[in-house]
Amino acid sequence: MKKIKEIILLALITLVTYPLIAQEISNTTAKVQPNLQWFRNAKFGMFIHWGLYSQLGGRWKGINYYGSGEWLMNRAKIPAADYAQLAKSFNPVDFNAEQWAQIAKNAGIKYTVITAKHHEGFSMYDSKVSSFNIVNATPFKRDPMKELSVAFRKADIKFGFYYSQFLDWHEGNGGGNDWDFKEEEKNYQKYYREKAVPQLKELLTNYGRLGIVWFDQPGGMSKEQTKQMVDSLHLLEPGCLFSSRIGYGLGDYLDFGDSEVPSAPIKEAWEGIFTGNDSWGFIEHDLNFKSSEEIIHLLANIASKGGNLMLNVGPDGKGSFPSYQVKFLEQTGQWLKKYGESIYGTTYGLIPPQPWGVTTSKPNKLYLHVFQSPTDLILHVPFINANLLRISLLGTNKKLSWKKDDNNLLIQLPHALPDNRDAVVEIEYEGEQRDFAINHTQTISRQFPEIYIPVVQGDYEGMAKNITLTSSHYFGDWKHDNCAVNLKDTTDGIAFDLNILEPGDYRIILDYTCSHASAGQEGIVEVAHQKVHFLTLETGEYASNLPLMFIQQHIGLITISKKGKYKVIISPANALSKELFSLRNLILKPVQ
Ligand code: FHN
Repeated sequence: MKKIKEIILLALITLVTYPLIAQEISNTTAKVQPNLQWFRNAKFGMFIHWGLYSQLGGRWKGINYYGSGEWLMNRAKIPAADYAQLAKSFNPVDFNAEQWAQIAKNAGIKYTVITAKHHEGFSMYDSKVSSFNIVNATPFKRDPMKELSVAFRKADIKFGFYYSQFLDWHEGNGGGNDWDFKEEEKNYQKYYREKAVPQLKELLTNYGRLGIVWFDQPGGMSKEQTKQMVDSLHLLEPGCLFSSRIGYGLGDYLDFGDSEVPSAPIKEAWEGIFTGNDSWGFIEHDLNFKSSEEIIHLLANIASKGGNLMLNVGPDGKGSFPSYQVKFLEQTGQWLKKYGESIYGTTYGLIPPQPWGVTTSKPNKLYLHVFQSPTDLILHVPFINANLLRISLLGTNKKLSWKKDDNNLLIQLPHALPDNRDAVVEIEYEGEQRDFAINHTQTISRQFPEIYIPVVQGDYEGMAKNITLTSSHYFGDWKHDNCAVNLKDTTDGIAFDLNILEPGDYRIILDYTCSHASAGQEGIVEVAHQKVHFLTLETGEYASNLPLMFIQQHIGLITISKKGKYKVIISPANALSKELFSLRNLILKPVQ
């Protein structure tokens, strides 16, 4: 019970804090950091979580923990005095700063952020402020942050520090440790004054020019106090960017929740942060690493919405990167060597996501990231109004033939694409290409096995609305599902505009989650005067500390006799006492 309470508390901190931060930043127009351009162009960053927890590898007293390994002290309620003993055996003899920088360089990484101090309170650098640091308290005695700052800069990669400004489980006055220290006896101001602020000053003074200080989890300070701290720190290095998790909208760019990508493009500078497996800190028994295909899709998807991907690596206690990560990063780097032009320095895609993939843009250029080839090899690209000059496969110099039908561009693809993960088609044009990024019309083509239409593309009617449901599998491995909710009455609905390219029969599939109370209620999908009725099926209850289960329910067939524009409306069949379900995607599957 106690454990559940803690998990819920952590979930609430994360859930409640981040959306607020995001909202405030989005609305902040007063101050714009002048030094954002490098960050906007960079697109690919490396997050590194490395600390005393790395030597535990997710295991404590014979028990394997799953999920965020850097939270082990908190999860196992290890007394601060016992945890501090871990420093005596922390000796990362395999650590080699040049090698880490080389791995990052080969991966195409442009900036890095490493944990100078995480919630455990241990300083991974030579600190005069706290002797609980890697130089004073471990047999290693070296300052890896100094070595890394030199090596990464030499590799022309911007270097920055993560610093847990509020949570510090080692300190009596720090945030978060309620198993050793009484909450009511804590003096957060004293902790900030005596540890956090002086340490941040050390980091901003002793390690050369920093790209970023990545704050995380604000707390214990008012907006005014936070602003004073930010101003005083910015004086030390005005060009250094501060992440939005400093709180109160005082950051220089926007971070969403962990592993969260916004559903639509964002014009402000932003970053999506993802774990390499299911944990930030090293976990020996977690081999669930993202493949190069997944990393490339994340990169392209995030770039298509105007952001950067900062992908985490959790080195082990000896100082080595997990071998799967080295392999997949290397493969990603090889892809970027060929296709990097379609990622680095781009802005969000002027053409919205299509059944085949996503787009990114540069002046007079569009890049089509083809994740999936159409079976007839004719790539359909809607909304093209510019005057086209040349279309080619990036990295091959191979020109592609094409024709235009109104604003629909049809490109002939070769039988074999040069890369099955993401082959990039480059379009060069003159004149203005209008921005259709948030146009909601969905292209439906029979050339793909299934077409997913996320509910963010819908128009909401009545009381229906769009929300993000955040959940986790283990601990801190957040998943975010954007859903249409609040469909309770026949006047509440979600409508999708479709451009159906070929007539034929289509199966309607609804991808949703549904609680016990909502199950068994009747809904209707209406399209082209055809009504498909369905009953909702129970998938389980929603809780942020549990996996959120979805069902892809096949509800029936429709026939489209002519190609063209159609509207699909999903709504309750009659007035309901509970909402119908939480719908994530409408899926259309062409059937023969
Ligand atoms: O609690 C931390 C977590 O350990 C990790 O550092 C992530 C990275 O964004 N930030 C916090 C949770 O959001």
